[in-house]
Amino acid sequence: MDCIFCKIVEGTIPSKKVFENEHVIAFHDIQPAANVHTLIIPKKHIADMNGVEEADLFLIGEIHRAAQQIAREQGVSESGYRLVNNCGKDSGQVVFHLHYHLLGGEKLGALNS
Ligand code: IU
Repeated sequence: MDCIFCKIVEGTIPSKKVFENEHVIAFHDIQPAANVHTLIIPKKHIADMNGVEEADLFLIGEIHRAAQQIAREQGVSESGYRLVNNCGKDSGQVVFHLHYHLLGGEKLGALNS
């Protein structure tokens, strides 16, 4: 499968990894939209939020747990941060491997921007 994030999971494409466990990895976004911009993804290939099945639901918990730790380590836990999932064309999703943006380190703009 030609999925860039699967290649990042496999390590065939390098990334600046900030977190990894059995199910999840997180790495710096290559085009940061905020001072802190980390992508958190399941290792399993799931195209988008619509593709999350019953058996995958624990992965959403794993991602949120990772987000708490990453936010602490990136120093934004107290100041605040945003966890964003884009799903589908109108949302602006461009990489079709489920991912959550962790954004922070500055005052963030309007939710719809
Ligand atoms: P989106 O939610 O699919 O729009 O976000 C995809 C993000 O993946 C976007 O912020 C890109 O900058 C980021 N990204 C990356 O970090 N590394 C890559 O190799 C590619 C995209 I392709």
